[in-house]
Amino acid sequence: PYHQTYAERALNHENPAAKLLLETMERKKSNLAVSVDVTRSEDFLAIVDAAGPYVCLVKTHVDVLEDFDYSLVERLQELSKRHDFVIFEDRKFADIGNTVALQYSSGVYKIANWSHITNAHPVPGSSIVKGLSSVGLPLGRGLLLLAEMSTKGSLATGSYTEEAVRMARAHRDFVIGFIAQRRMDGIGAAPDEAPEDEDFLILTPGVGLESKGDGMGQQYRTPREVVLDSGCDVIIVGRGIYGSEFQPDTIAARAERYMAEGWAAYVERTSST
Ligand code: UP6
Repeated sequence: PYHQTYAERALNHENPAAKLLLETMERKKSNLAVSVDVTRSEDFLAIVDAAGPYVCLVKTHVDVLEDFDYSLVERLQELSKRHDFVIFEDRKFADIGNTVALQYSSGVYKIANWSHITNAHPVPGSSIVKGLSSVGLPLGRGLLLLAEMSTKGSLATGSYTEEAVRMARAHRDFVIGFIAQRRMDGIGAAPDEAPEDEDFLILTPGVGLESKGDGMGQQYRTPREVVLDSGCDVIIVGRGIYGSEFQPDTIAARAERYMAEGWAAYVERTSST
C-alpha cells in the first residue's frame, strides 16, 4: 500500500466507508482531514464550511459542543454533500461491547446514524469490535482502532500495538484501519498470518507545520514526515488549521497549505519505488 495510489487501494477494500474515503481522497486530491474541536456550533459550522473544499474528511468531537442540538448533524451532512467529505466522529469508545453498542447507536448523539467512521480503543479486547460492529456494520460504517497515540508517554506501544493489529485482522469487514503514527501492515503477524496485500488505512493526528507540541502532551510532525517517512494515509490537523481565531479566509488558506503539503508527499511516495 505504501506505493499504491488511493484509487488502486479503493479496490482492495470491501467496507463502504473505506471505499468512500479512498475514492474521496482521489477525487479531491486531498489526504487532509480537519479536526474541529470547538465548543460553539456556529464556530464549528464556520470552520467546516471554510476548510470543507480542501479536506477528504471532517473529524468531530460532538461532545465538546456546549450548544449541541441534533439539527447540527443535518447541517454537517449538508456541508458534507456540498464539499464532498467523509465524516468521522472521534468518539474513542473504550467500554464493554453492550455499552459501546448503546453509546454508538443511542443517547443524544446517535453517532452511528451519521458518522461514516468512528474509532475505539482496543483495551477491552475484541468484544468492543463485536459490540460496535453489531450496530455499524449493517449501516455500512467503518471502525478505526487506536493502535498508537500522538501524545508524549503514550502506553499504546509494543505488544499493545501488535495486539491491536491482530484484532483488526480478525475483523476486516468492519475494522478499516488505525489511528497510528506509521503503517501497520504485517505488524505482529507470523510470516504466513498476514495476507501479502494487507491494506489498512492509517489516519494520523499530531500534525502541524508551525509548532512541535502544545504544552499538554501533544506532539506534532510535518505532513511530509507523516506521509512520506511513516507511510500514513490521512493527515489530521486541528489547531494548525483553525488556530485560536476562527477567520474563514485564514482557515481556508491554512487548509489549502496543509492539503498541498500532504498531497505533494503522497505524490512523491507513490512515484518512488
Ligand atoms: N487525537 C490526537 N492524538 C491521538 C488521537 N487523537 O491528537 O493519538 C485527536 C485529538 C484532537 C486531534 O482528540 O481532536 O486529534 C488533534 O488536534 P490538534 O491538531 O489541534 O492537536
